Order: sequence, then structure tokens, then C-alpha cells
Amino acid sequence: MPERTDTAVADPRTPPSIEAAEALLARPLLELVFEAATIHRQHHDPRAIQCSQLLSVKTGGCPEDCKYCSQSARYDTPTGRSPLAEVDEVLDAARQAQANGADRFCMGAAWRQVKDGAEFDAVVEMVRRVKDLGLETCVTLGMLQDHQAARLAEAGLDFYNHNLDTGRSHYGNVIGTRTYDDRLATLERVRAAGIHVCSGGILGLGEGPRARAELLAELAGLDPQPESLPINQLVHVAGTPLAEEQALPWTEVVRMIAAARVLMPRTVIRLSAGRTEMDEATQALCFLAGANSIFVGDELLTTPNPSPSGDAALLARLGLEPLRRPDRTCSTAAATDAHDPSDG
Ligand code: SAM
Ligand code: DTB
Ligand code: SF4
Repeated sequence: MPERTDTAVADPRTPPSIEAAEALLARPLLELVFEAATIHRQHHDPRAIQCSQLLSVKTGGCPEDCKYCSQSARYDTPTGRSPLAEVDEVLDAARQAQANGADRFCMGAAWRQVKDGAEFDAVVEMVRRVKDLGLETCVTLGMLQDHQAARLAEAGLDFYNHNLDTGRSHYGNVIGTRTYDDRLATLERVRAAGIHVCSGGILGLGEGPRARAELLAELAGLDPQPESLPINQLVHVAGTPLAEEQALPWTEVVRMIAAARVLMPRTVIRLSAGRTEMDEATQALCFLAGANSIFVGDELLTTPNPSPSGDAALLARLGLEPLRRPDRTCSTAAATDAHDPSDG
């Protein structure tokens, strides 16, 4: 008879230790999934999936050395460089995303940090105008200062994405040009400006379970916990130092989602980059274990994402629906088309 390894349901006011997170990740898989699914249902509508769409508004040429990234100027990758997009171009893409069923539009720039000037002014304008469309707004621009966070908040920014990426003990193997504490300081600035925090990590950077536990403990220990938590799987990009890194077994991805759900009951957890490599059954298990957000649209920032029609069909097959907010109409044209009419 296998030993029971129940862990107490997380109290967000008591940050979990790394050891507790490690023990959670090591639980028998289906027990962990069951506990996570139970907690998920207490805090979220289990049929609703929040849908975000990404756009790279400034691509490539980044001075940082993140060993996974197609946009670092240090590596010879297939990703070219392009200057900051025009505001009108971004608005067209945002309208298209909204028509495809996204309720949040996330704009990414390959910057180490935000610099004051015409380019930042343009990004602030993008946020203001995307927000005016009735979409939630998110940006990921690297590090930023207090006054810059305040300007973004004033323009209507809902979320700032800045990932911790991995556990502290593994971080230095992946990124040398900015520290873990720099990242935490950026998150504090975002929080202080009243913007929701979107922060998570990447799986498959050569880390072990201990580093994944460290990442979970760090994120769950933020006070308040992040409102949004992306779990990315490494997208292998030719020319980056991690291009040949072995992908993690699917069970570890499910474990990570489930443990995140147990430790952060109210957070919206995004099954983010890496879905093109995942089969539908694994994605389904991730949704059962507490993932309740995805990126939609053909592209992430610089790499492919599952097709909108494939995603709509997947959600319909699983009986899931794009989140509809009570205060606005979220077009679900693509999802409705894929829905089997015999289901009613
Ligand atoms: N330059 C800004 C920064 O690093 O904060 C914003 C853009 S950066 C591309 C946003 C995040 O995308 C990274 O922190 C990382 O977590 C994720 N990311 C980048 N390349 C990835 C890849 N190849 N696979 C999975 N996630 C990736
Ligand atoms: C996040 O955690 N994942 C997104 C978003 N935040 C900015 C980025 C994924 C990037 C995947 C590789 C690429 O397309 O360049
Ligand atoms: Fe630059 Fe962000 Fe890529 Fe790092 S992850 S190289 S900071 S664009």
C-alpha cells in the first residue's frame, strides 16, 4: 500500500519553504493533480480559460545574454531585428486579437530596461489605445523605474510581465547580465505602481526539481502572490546556447502546474510557450490541474503557437470556453465555429 503524502493546502499568508514545494512536486502524480483540481474548483470557474495574445513590438538586438532567447544580440538566431512598431500597426493587431477571442493583449519589447524618450512615449500610447478598445493590457519591457511604472499605470496598464525564469540556484547558469534580485526589484516597482504582476518561469533550462521548487517557493512567497503566472516550456531556438537542451517529460510540466495551483490558489496560471510541442491529452491534464489561461494566435513573440482553429477545437473538445468578462463582450467567433452543434 503506497504511503500517503498529503500536504496541507497552502495558506498564501505563510510562504512555503523550498522543501515544502519540493515535497509537493514529488507527490504521486495523480494525487497531486487531484488536490490541485480540487483547489482550482474552489477558486475558479473550471470551464473558463483566459486568452491572451502576444505581439512583439520591438524585436531582436537585445543586449542581454538570456541563454534561451532568440532576441539576444549575442547569438546568431533566425530572428531578425525590427524597430519599434507604429502605434496604428499595433492597434490593428490588437483589434484582430480581440476579434479572435483574446481578452488581453500583451506587447513585448526586446529591451534590457525601459528608457525615457520617444520610444517609451509610443509604448505608453499603445497601452492607452489598446485599453480603449476594451482589451486588458500587458507589457513586458525589461527592468523599469518607479516613474515609468507610474506612467504605464496611468495609461491603463493592467499587467506587467517580468519572469523570474528559474530557481535562484540555477539562474546564474542561464542569465549573466542581470541578477535575480534585479528581477525581484522590478516586480516590487510594478506592484507599488498598482499594476498587476505577471511573473513565472521557463521549464527545461537544464534545471532540476530543486530549482523548480525554488522558483515556486519564490513566486508563492511574493506578497501578494502574482495575479498571473506563466509557465513556459523552453522553445528551442537554433543558435541559442540552450538550443539542444533536452525537453522535460510531460509529467514534470503537469507537476509544475499542479504544484503552482496548490501553492497559489487564486493566481491565474498560463500554460504559455511550448504548447506546439504538447499533445492534447497533456494540455488537458494541465487544465485539470489548474492551468486556466493560454496564449492564442499563430505566434508568440518570435516563435509559432498552435493555430487559433486548432485551439478553438481543443477547447470545444474539452468543454472549456474562453473567459467572458461580465463587463464586456468577448468575441468567441473562432471557438463557436469549432463547437459541435450537437453538443447544444
Ligand atoms: N526583454 C524583456 C525581459 O526579458 O523581461 C521582455 C521580453 S522577454 C522575451 C519575456 C520572457 O519571455 C522572458 O523572460 C522569458 O521568460 C520568455 N522567453 C523568452 N524566450 C523564450 C523561449 N525561447 N522559450 C520560452 N520562454 C521564453
Ligand atoms: C511569458 O512568460 N511568455 C511569453 C510572454 N511572457 C512575453 C513569451 C514567450 C516567448 C517564447 C519565445 C518567443 O516566441 O520568442
Ligand atoms: Fe533580451 Fe528579454 Fe530576450 Fe533576455 S529574454 S535576451 S532580456 S529580450
